[in-house]
Amino acid sequence: MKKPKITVIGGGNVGATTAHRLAEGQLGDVVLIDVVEGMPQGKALDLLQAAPVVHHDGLVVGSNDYEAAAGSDIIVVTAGLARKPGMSRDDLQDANARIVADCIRRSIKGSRDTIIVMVTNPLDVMCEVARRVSGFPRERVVGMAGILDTARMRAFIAQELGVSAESVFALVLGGHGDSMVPLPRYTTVSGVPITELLPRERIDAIVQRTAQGGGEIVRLLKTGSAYYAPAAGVWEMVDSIVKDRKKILPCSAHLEGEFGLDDVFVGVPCKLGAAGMEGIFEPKLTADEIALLHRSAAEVRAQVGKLPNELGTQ
Ligand code: TXD
Repeated sequence: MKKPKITVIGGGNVGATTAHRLAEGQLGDVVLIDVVEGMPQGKALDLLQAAPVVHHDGLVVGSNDYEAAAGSDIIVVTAGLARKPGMSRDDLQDANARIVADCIRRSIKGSRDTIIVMVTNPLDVMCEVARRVSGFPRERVVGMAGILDTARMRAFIAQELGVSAESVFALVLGGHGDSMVPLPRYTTVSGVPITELLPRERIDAIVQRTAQGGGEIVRLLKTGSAYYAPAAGVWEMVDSIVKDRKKILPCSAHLEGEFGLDDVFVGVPCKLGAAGMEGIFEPKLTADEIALLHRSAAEVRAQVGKLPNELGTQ
């Protein structure tokens, strides 16, 4: 059987760490693409030379040329500018929309059936850019953010309760970051809702820290933003697609009527399998939760409305 081919566009912190995880996780052959001359080639060579020691046998190729990406089963887009301290996600939108549009146009030429996993911020808006530029059905354009937000929340809850993070399940909907919609009712420790395990004010504090989780790391790092946990999030999505695991993961998906929302990307529980985003799970929400989700979607929609003209129409 043919080994999956996974292209990661953008060989910066998130892209290179993702390539690292994908290669060592034996998920397939990995192609790393960046505009910086020599950088993706150098990082790919370095990753390849780890193979004999850490026992993986996939190819890792670096290139500045999209020909290397031809025939990709999955294309992960991390290219763009990273958030600097004091800079909001939205400041990045214009520049990153142009970068993402260019990367998608070039990369899908040789990979018409590929599944696009978006990572570049502002995430939900960049998913819409990828959908418009590619013309792909919604199954094949999906964004990584919810896994990161829930992973952060799970890690904080685990720390607070002194239990393994693996026993903590969390559900977060909505836009990435500040406008996320956490659902403590559906957040459990081995099936027990955290609302029964933690006082309200502790849950609120954890939720707030999660929503600002990216900013906390940006302030500490001073240059650049988080990349280990984001790369882990991409790995989990690619793993579920490549192995057709059909995991239910919080991802940014194009809604077509779900939760009373239409034609907008927002974070929802998605089934990821060989066909990509194979379906959306719709947990029962309270009126308040629905209102928060709609507000989050309205923010994404407003941002989509600010896209440069050439990307403004389908
Ligand atoms: O949850 C999430 N979705 C996110 C998203 C979590 C973490 C980071 N998130 C966003 O991913 C972040 O706000 C950025 O928009 C991207 C990439 O973050 P990263 O930390 O990897 O940024 P770097 O290290 O600056 O890397 C970006 C790379 C860099 O090497 C550039 O040379 C390259 O992108 N780049 C390009 N590659 C190919 N083609 C073009 N046009 C291009 N422009 C820049």
